[in-house]
Amino acid sequence: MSRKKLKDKASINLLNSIKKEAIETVWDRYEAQQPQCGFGLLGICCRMCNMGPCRIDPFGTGPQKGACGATADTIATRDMTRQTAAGTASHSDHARDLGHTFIALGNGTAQGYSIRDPYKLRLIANEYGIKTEGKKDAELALELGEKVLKEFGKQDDEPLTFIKRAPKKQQELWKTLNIYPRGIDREVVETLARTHEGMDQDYKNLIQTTMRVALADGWGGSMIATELSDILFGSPKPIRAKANLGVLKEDEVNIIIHGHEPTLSDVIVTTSQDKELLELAKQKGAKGITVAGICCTANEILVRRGIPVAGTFLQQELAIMTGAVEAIVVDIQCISPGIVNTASNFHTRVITTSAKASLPNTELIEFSEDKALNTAKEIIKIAIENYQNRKKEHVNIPEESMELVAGFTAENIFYHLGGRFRGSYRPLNENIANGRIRGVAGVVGCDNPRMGSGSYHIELVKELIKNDVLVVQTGCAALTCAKEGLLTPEAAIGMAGDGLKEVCKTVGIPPALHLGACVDNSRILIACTEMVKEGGIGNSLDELPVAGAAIEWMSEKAMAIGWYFVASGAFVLFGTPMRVAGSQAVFDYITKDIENIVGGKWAFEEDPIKAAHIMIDHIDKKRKALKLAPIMYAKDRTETVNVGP
Ligand code: BF8
Repeated sequence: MSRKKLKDKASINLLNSIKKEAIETVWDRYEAQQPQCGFGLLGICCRMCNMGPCRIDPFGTGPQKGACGATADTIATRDMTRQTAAGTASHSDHARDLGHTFIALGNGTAQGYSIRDPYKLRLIANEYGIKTEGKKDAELALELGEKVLKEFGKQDDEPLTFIKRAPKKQQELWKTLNIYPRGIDREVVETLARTHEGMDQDYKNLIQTTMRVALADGWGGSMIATELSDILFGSPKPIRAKANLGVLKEDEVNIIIHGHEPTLSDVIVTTSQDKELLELAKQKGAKGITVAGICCTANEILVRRGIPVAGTFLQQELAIMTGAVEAIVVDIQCISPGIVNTASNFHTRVITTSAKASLPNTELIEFSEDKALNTAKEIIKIAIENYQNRKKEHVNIPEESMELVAGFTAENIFYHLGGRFRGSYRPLNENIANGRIRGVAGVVGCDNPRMGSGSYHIELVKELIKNDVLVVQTGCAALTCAKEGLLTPEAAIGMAGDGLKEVCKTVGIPPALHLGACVDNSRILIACTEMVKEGGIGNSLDELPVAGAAIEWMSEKAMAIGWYFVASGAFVLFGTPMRVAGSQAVFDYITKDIENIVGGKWAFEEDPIKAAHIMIDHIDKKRKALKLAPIMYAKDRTETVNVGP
């Protein structure tokens, strides 16, 4: 059933051809789980202490309290708060690793790295209060790495460095509401402590904690990860590339790099062009070496180096099923344990590289900065040697791959929207104010078999751009839309509304802009802040005509992202609710009341067309409050959904 919503041709064809061999996939395992636990879905099952597990009767006839006395309000919120902390921890741990890489680079112990954006190194060093004059890159990298690591363990109440980037109103509000994030680790630890059995039972107080720990991600961990990656691997610039399983090559050694951290994947990309290794590949009968990415690793090396994308989260098993992958190299996050079973049916070697994300029955080649080049060489050699084990009769690479343009950032949108002589956010703000562009929507996050297996992102984005909403994207949502051709300038001509089309044609940009990996949602925060600074379309983040969606969200990281946007004043839509629907009070609080507190709020809608119009109605509500001009090329919208005054 869940496969029916999958619209990606490459994936469908591959799945159909493989069916007879009965290799299970994520869709099969998802179906086997049906019906899923109703208590779990509503968030009213508590496993926090050993008097339980306890559950609340959603029909009101059975128990309304756990053994300790916890109500549905407490139980549902406490889980959501903890999940948000896990999301923050994941992005922030990634950022911490980059801090260590900076220190290794500064100490001269990192192998295969250099500072690719020295200009940004100096900018960020200045922001951290480091004197840059007369200092070499390595020296600055060391100082910056040390300063950044202090952000994690900070014990005083001084704000995180990048928090000071936020508009004044948000900063003041966060102080007043006591959700100003302090040390990143401190927020995660305190969240775990506050949600222990017998601690915070007040759902409103728990939601305050949720927002504080999420803000430590958006304006802390994720933003640090983005900035350090730009410095180390180069700030992205618009770049053409290709996406989908068709990027794999029948006559080359194919290596999939999958996960999130660019530290190893970047070195693998460079090393794959090593003459000696290319020669070895030829000796083994291959014409070359193809490296392709999956998930956010794909995004990291796509936006900076134009490396092809093999697929999204849901395509990790499918990539192996092409029978043409010599090695799948994984680091952290979004690694499906299912790939081990899939690989056991083929010659593919599964290589883990982080002790933090170990998979049973796979080989670990642990990565560290001081031997990055050697590790990359070792891994590529394994893949080359494995080429001879590929079975011709297993090879089934789908034809589909699509052109895309990626590599937009909060900084280079200045250039693209303003052109060479008008490099500022003025043209964007002006076009929003005059109604040519209705507003901006972030469409981000995972693809999920419980939802549209990616198809909901596509329908949502098509409906938004048709209604003159400029879309910005990250994560698997960006990759999904890339496969559909939505990330090309040509998409604007065929699919965008007349106003958005005019802007895209003039500037030569796609109607959906790829801003990078999931940590790069921080770029959207910065872009929104720049829109506020430029003026004319709102004096704070909550006044802007913008909205965000992760309609097929799946991971705890998505919850952290959603919450830091809501706490920053944005309207955020998820397809299915976070597991709080078992408490009407909590549900109402996060979808209604909270807007009066932080300016942002949640909405939940699974139908992508309805979801688009809920977002559009929110954008229109903000336009009305700002008294902006009517939409220049307005058309009747049949799908309007009332989202308030
Ligand atoms: O961090 S979008 S499936 S890959 S969690 Fe994972 Fe979701 Fe993809 Fe990137 Ni983000």
